[in-house]
Amino acid sequence: MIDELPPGQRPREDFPRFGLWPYAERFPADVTGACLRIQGGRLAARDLVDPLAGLERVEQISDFHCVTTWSRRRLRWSGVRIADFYAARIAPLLPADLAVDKLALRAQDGYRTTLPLADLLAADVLLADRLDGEPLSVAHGAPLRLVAPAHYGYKSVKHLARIDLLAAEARLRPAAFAFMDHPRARVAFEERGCWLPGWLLRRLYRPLIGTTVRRFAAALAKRGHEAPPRRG
Ligand SMILES: Nc1nc2c(c(=O)[nH]1)N[C@H]1C(S)=C(S)[C@@H](COP(=O)(O)O)O[C@H]1N2
Ligand SMILES: [Mo]
Repeated sequence: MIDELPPGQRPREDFPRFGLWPYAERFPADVTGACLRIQGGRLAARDLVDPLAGLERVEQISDFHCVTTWSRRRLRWSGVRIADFYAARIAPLLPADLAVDKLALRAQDGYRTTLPLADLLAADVLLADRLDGEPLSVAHGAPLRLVAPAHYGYKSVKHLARIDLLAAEARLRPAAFAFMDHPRARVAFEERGCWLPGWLLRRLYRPLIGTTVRRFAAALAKRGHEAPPRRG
């Protein structure tokens, strides 16, 4: 049926700041100038200042599905397809014999996860710097975040700071408990986590939504009161 949500998801009218509890109180140090570090696979680390500069910009309307079962429909993101970014800014740096299997996406707040390169190269995966026509807010990932609509929200890393190129056998210590970080986390297949079935994780996660939303909102409000005036 048209407009049906993926299995186990329920619509939400607002778009709350959300995440793992330890990250509620952590904020990015730099929310204005995006700088992205690329490293791994025998590549010396390099910092790309203004990483989207010169690349084709796209706008996309997509739904956002959190693993805890809330979905927010029709968000209007804009940025650059990570496929275009990878082809223009990463592929040319790579030695011919280097096999990149997945990328680790790391945030300014310490959050991190991985996705297979093949999933990241899909046409709807963006490095986004704008939401609904405005620069990303701190709540939603300033200055730069991933948007991967076919995957649960925990793959859409906010405050993106670093990308590591990983071989197939490489492992990253996940930000959450290991069972919570499925390597692909595809919404359509209800890959909510590892080892435990999707229907069980729905029931475990759903009761946590309200508390999490309140916690993240309160931490943001507190920071708003304490943050020094930003220089222009
Ligand atoms: N840096 C960072 N990225 C993150 C998280 C986080 O805590 N820190 N939480 C993830 C989770 S679980 C979700 S559902 C989405 C929430 O995005 P939002 O806060 O813009 O709604 O961000 C994801 N990316
Ligand atoms: Mo989430």
